[in-house]
Amino acid sequence: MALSVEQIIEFQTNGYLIAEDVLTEKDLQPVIAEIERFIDERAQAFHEEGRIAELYPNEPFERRFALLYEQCPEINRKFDIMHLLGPAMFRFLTNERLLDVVECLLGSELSCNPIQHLRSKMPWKGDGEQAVSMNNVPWHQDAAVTSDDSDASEIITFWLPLVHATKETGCMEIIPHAFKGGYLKHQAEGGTTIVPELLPAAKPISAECRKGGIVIMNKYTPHRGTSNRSDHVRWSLDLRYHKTGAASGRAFHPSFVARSRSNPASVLSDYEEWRKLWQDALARPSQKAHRV
Ligand SMILES: O=C(O)CCC(=O)C(=O)O
Repeated sequence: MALSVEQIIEFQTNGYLIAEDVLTEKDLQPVIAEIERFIDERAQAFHEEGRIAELYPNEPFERRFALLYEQCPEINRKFDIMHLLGPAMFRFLTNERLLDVVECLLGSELSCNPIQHLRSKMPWKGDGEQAVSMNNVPWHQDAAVTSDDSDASEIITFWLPLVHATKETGCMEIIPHAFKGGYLKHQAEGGTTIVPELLPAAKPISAECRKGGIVIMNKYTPHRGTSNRSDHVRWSLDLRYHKTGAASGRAFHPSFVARSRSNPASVLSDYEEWRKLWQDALARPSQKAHRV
């Protein structure tokens, strides 16, 4: 079994689990190589447009995007799964080792939820905390970024670092047990965040996680990002899965069957179809995605 009974109980008790050593270099490398290719393509385009002077082609994955971003922060715009739409990323969404873990918590009829992100948290040398952004999120529950028609759906978050996530690089902080209180009111001010007076008083834990591990969270688990004080990019993926047939919480974006023991033929294995589903969805007028 991908998770032990003790790990499953830990997840059910605390509302989160840090499962180390789930994914291998072989699982992650195609995704990283693809991101590197997208970085290079963007760097070349920005260079030709005169928006960056240096390409830094020999810098490693952990560093290059930060050096490009310093020259032009725009390079990071829409650098996310649904905009890049790479084949290696699509294949990774049905990675066997990952889905074996998902299956331990959600059963054998699994859909990939469209709320999924690639995050590049840039180094921060300033005073105080790094500003709230898509890459440094304030205290929230993931339920707040779903529509309320999905209240009955179990949607579980699988957060995977593509470099080691430590206190220095800006791992998440998580408030244990608090998921048992259900949905907390959020406000839009300060970036979709729990109304400050409602934030549970329990001491947060730092969810440090090595590359290859997964931080798994209940949709009511309060969590936030912390500043990246290192000199490299804290790359991560946050993916979500739900039981096939349950509301995804983002009906206007595409879910797809990722694993089905009862009907294996229903699994989406056609990369072009996935790409088209996203392209069509993003071509439609955008709709409100957060509850506040
Ligand atoms: O990557 C982060 O720092 C935060 C991600 C997050 O809040 C999420 O996946 O819901």
